[in-house]
Amino acid sequence: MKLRNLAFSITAISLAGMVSTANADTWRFGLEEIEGSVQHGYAEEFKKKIEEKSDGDVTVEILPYGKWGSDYSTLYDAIQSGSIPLSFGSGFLGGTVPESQLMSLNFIMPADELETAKILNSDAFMKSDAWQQAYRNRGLVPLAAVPEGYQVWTANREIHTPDDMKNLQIRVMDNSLLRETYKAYGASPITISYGELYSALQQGQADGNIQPVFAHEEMGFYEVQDYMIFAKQAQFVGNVIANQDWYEGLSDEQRQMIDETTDEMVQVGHDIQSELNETRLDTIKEKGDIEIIELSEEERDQFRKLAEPVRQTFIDEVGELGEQALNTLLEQVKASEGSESQ
Ligand code: 6CS
Repeated sequence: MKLRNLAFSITAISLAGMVSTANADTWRFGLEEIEGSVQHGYAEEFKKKIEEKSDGDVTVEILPYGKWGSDYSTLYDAIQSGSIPLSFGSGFLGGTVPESQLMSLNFIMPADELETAKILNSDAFMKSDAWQQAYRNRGLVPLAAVPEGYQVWTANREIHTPDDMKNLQIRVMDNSLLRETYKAYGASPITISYGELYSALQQGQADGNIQPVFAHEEMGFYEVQDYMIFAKQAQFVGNVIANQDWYEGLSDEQRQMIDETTDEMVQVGHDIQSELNETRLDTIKEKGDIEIIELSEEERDQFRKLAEPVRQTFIDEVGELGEQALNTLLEQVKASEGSESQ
């Protein structure tokens, strides 16, 4: 169901109500995306595995976007307070965990999406002191990273080079690293909430948008844009995070069960996202009249060069833990054999 149709059917559950009905064995899992999304597909498989492994002792209750409300700060506050102990957090999470913006840097990961998922979920990165500490300093624990597909641009003008992007009012998630990246490309980035984006694009309040293909389709964004541009500059990464007190209050067996499940979900999550992005692209091609552009290597190089200094902006903005996490990630990317980079 497209979000614009969902607006009036949102059943925002009161968070206070959630706490009072909480049951020790019900794990609420908040999503930033609607039913049918990559986050939803991931959460459904996660639920199945956890409920099986726990022999029915644990029930996972999935709360898609709209079910818990629609302003991401409500969701992140609920994770920090523990009323929703498990959740996805991505681009908007930068206000809560600045280091998480590492996932927004362009041109740093391998081109291969499964390889990216393996690196991000390796113990060397996910369990590194810097990545763990960045979240734990805010009462959270990072459990997994889920690449949801390449971030694809749409715009109401053709884009091949940074010159074409000049002053383009492109909508980015509320994340200063994304804003800096798109300023470096010459655009004029603006932030609009996910739920208001369709009408903002329709009414010309923004000229462009960035999403994985499945989201362009399920939110209907492609219907109100003229060009869809594949630059392969970055993948969208959703972080699975937990409330720290909740996580530490689990038994060793339960924490082990989560670890085992998130490990298994690396391949499963990749399969979910690649299938969904592929079929949704077919739908866009069938139903829409949006023109699809794939940038050449020479065109991509122009953006790559402009993105590089933003790594230093990231370090300057978030400090030591961010720098350590970035270095660990770059070491892992370098060590990943035979994998061409973005
Ligand atoms: O652009 C956004 O705001 C949202 N897009 C996706 C694909 N997931 C969550 C994110 O916040």
